Amino acid sequence: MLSRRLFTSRRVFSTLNSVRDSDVAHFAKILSPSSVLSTLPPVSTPRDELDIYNTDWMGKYRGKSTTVLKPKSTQEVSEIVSWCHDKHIPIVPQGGNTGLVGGSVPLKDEVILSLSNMSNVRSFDPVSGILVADAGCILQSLTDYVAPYDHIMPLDLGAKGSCQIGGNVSTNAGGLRLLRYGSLHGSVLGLEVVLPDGTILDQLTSLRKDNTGYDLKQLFIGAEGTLGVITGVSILTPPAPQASNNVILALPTFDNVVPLFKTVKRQLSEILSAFEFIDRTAYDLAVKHGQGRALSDEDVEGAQCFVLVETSGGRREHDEEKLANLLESLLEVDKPLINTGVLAQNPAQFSSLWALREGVTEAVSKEGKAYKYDISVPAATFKQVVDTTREHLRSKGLLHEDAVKHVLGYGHVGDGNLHLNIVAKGYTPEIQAALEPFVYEIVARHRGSVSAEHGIGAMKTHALPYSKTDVSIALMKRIKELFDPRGIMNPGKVLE
Ligand code: FAD
Ligand code: 2HG
Ligand code: ZN
Repeated sequence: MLSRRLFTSRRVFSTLNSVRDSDVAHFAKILSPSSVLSTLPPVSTPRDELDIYNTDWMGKYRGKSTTVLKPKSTQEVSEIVSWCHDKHIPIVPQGGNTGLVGGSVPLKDEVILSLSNMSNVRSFDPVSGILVADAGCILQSLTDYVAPYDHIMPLDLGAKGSCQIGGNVSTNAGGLRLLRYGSLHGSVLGLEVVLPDGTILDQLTSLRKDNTGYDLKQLFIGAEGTLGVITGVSILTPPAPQASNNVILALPTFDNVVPLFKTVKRQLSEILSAFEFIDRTAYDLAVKHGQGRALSDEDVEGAQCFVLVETSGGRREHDEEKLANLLESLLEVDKPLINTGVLAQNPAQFSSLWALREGVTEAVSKEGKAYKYDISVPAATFKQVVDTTREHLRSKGLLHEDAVKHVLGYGHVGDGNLHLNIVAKGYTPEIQAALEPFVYEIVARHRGSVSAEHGIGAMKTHALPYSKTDVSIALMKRIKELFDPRGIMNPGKVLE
């Protein structure tokens, strides 16, 4: 597999060129001095200043780019891309660099095109809730921008303080609100994109309805920078809920998760906004690394896993009553599905309960190096997948402090999306070989997806056939060829 990957990478890069001094001189002419970081003359940025751009969030992928460009306008993006197109220079678009599949850093020495200097809100209509923003706007800053107008962003995720809306759209990020507000394929209304030859495609409409032929913007949602650079996003923001509550439920056994989901959906109906799952290992790691406040010993005793339920509705008393009734009905039966439930009593507790769930990724990164599998499989099989993987690693003699320390599962039950994380002391070929294709074969048996929400990036190009047919992959390759015949946009990502 390794040699096949090396061959693929050589083939993908065989017609592409490295950046030369003359290219940097050109970029220095068309961009302001602070927009060009390069170790090459006439610029002389110290190499270590480029490290953060060359290294992904997990510390798993490292590129060797000599040049990072930080344009301030769509026109500047267009001029950079047009030059790179003419010179056959590959480009990696980069947002907040929080991606978890190695898509946002170079495989070799591609130019990094960072959107971080494009961070203005272009317009917001408080009546329709339509927000038009530069692609480099940080998700949290957009949430803060629309808050005074009583609106929220339709997506939320643990990386909100760093990830950018352009990166979110490019990965078609799912996150914690998908259950309520659906995917970005629904809430993104329009995009402005610089195509691989530098042409600006203006599809930045703010129309709710527009059936004028092929919906081209959909192709860029989840394209991970392989079809063009997104420079502007028009997105529908929902009204802020008037009341939000959350409760964390401790379950004696995983078997209760799916029956619990059915009950919660039926009883909370329109006010249910999240149903998130963490297993006991994930909970313990979150607590160990200071993500949220630990529940009391009594509350966690005998708990095999936890579910965080959030409600968002129009009237506080009504929602609180529904939630209290739910808890009562869950506990006052012969065989309760839960051991206990801890209800947030104030905004600080609300955030703390969320931190236990949102903070797992951060906690895992503090514990060791993570092998991440972001898979769609039936919710009823989540535990079985985690247990089977753990047993498999044990049988290979890899489950010990010097190799794999923990195998854990958490994720979005409502979306059938399990995050299977294997936390190891380091990334090694033995662990990799034990996990793949083992995990992907499980996914394929369930006709699931090898990437539910994080994308393919560099990490899963070889795994695409486990979820997509040959016909689909061939069509994807033809689309790539049509948009980017020179193959300069994020080479080696998504497609081999
Ligand atoms: P980057 O990481 O910079 O880039 C991601 C990909 O998009 C790359 O392929 C890059 O080339 C491309 N790209 C970026 N910007 C552009 C652009 N303007 N035009 C074209 N291509 C572009 N993901 C989820 O789906 N749900 C979650 O709940 C979730 N939680 C997370 C929690 C944490 C703590 C972390 C670290 C990550 C999480 N992620 C989650 C993963 C990640 O996909 C998101 O963080 C986010 O969508 C990536 O945005 P970014 O701006 O950081 O993009
Ligand atoms: C989440 O749901 C994110 O917390 C990250 O998608 C998952 O780190 C992961 O595996
Ligand atoms: Zn997730």
